[in-house]
Parts: sequence; C-alpha cells; structure tokens
Amino acid sequence: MSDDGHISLTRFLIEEQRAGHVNADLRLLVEVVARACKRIAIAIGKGALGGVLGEAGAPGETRLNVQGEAQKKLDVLSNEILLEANAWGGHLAGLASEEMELPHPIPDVYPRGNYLLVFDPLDGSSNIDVNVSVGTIFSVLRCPDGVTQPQAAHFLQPGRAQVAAGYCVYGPSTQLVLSVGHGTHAFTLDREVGSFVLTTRGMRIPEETAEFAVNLSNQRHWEAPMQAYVADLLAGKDGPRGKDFNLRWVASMVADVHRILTRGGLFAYPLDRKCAAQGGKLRLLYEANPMALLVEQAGGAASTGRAPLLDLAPQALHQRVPVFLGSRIEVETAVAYHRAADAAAALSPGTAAG
Ligand code: P6P
Repeated sequence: MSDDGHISLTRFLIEEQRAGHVNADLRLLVEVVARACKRIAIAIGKGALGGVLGEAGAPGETRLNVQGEAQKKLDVLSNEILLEANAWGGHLAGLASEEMELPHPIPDVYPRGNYLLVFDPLDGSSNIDVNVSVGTIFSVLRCPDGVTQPQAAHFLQPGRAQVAAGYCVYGPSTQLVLSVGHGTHAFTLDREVGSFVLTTRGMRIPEETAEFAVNLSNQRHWEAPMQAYVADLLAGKDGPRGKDFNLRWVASMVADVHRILTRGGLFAYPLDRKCAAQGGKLRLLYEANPMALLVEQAGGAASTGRAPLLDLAPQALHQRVPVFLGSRIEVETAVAYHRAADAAAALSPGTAAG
C-alpha cells in the first residue's frame, strides 16, 4: 500500500498474478489498455479546446463507420490510440473493434501473444458533443492455440470464454471497472499522479431494485412481453409490482451500466421492430459480453430476455443482441414475462409471441 493508503492498478494486478488469477501477459494487456484509456480521457477532457469534437471527415461530410453510424472525430482517435498502444507489447495475437469491419493484425515487426482484444473504443459517442459521460468497453479472449493470424471466426467465442473484461467511463471522474474472473473492481484515475487507484474492491449489485433504464420512446415497437413488463413497472405501487420505479436513461451504455453496478437497477435494450432484423441494437462481442461478465461477477444477471447472454455462441463479429442486465431478481422477472409469452404462443400457434 502506498503512503497515502492507495493500491494502484499495477499493484492490484501484481497481487492478482500472485494469486494465479492472471499471468504476466494478461497483466501487461490490462495495463496497456488502461494507459490507452488515460490518453483517451485526456483527449475527451479537452472538449472543444482540443479540436476533437464533432463529426469525423471533411466539413459537411458525414463519415459512417462499419455499423452505418455517423463517426465522430473521437471515435477515430480513440480507436487509433488503442491500436497503437496494443501493437508492440507482444501480448496480443489480434484485435477487433466496433470501428473496423475486420480484425486488425498485429504488425509483423512485433511479436504475437496469446490473447485477442475486442473493443468499442468510444461507446455512446453521440453524447460527446453534449458533454455527457461516454466510455471505452473491452473484452479479452484467448487466441486458439497455433493461430498467429486470427480471423473473425477466432473471435467468435461465447462470453463465458472471456479471461478479462472492463470499461473506462469518462465522467465527472474517470473510472476503470475491471474483472479478470474474480470479482468486479473499480479504479479511479488520480489525475495528479496519472495512475488508476483501487476505489471499490468487489462491487456488488443489489439483488432487487426500484430503478430501470430503457429508451421508452421505443415502447410501441417492443414485443408484447416487453410492453407488459414495462407497463407493470410504470403502474408502480398501484400495479402488480406493488412499488414505484424510477426511470434513468443516459443513452450511453457505459454510464447506465456504471450506475447499475454502483447502486443496482435493470438495463434493457430489447428487440424492437426497428432493430429486430439486425438481432438487436447492442453488439454482442464488445458491448453485451464484457458488460455481462462484469455484472455477473458483481452478483447480477445478464440475459437476452430468453437466455443468459454469456452462453450465446456468437455467429458474427459485429452481431447484435437484445440485452437485459443488472439486479438479479429484476432480470429474472423480465425474463419470466418473455418466457410466459413464449409459452402462451406455443400453446396457441398462429398468434405472435411479441
Ligand atoms: P438509443 C450508444 O450509441 C449505444 O450503443 C449504447 O451506448 C446506448 O445504451 C444505446 O446505444 C443508446 O441507444 O437508441 O437510446 O440512442
């Protein structure tokens, strides 16, 4: 412990290595990602003074990323920072990013390691120009033995195969939330020293909650069980739930999930008619899976509404899925609405489940 009683991320990871929870390469990988997040935090913190706000590309031109979403300058910069930081360390066999259609190889001049890193370099970037919290989300997988040029298929591993996951939330404080499979822990950036300091060892999500996060403007597009579930939340203490619920929606997954990891709640981005054809809105490999690991490691639950998220076998690098995660009992309640609707539909074929 340092003289001010703080445990740095470096010390925490060394202790995790002594405990056999990580090896030297994975420890280095997490430290490299954390260092990249510090650089991203500095760029974001400059705001308009750093010339990094607004759309990427020439004035008046809207540049779309592989998702078909308008790309911000900070999306591009954050992606470049993470690619450069992870190129030379010898800990990775390959990387994949929300901002790139295909996996990014480690340059031949550098040694390769045994891990795959997949990330959303700046999630919620539509919030940047209005100064709302955004974040970087990352997930670490093992590269299959003998693979030195990983292709997309090598990243298609279920969320339970993750060896580490985390996010960095760029908010009033910059916090790194990390799991290496032994609990979920929060570190706050000490800007004066320039290092992440352990501020919550073992985050725990309350099993029950009176708070939910959903984009209510999509309500008319939801499946019937989701409409029924939320209608009962909104009915409050006079309805079947017998208590009032608060609604919070930042529209930045990292900010909403951080609130839930800190004080409980339910986060939902369900299927709706607008995104059903794509399988959902949020991406499985670099949004849903890392968040699901962090939440489960904090005693919460994470589901598609019908099955545990971490059990899904990914079919594509940028696959989208419906997401329900947070307080365990509330997630189970939402899942129960979906399963009851599916069971009723199975008994009377020809009527839609939702
Ligand atoms: P909507 C941000 O674009 C994001 O991917 C998540 O961070 C966030 O939870 C969601 O989309 C917000 O979606 O439809 O409310 O704008």
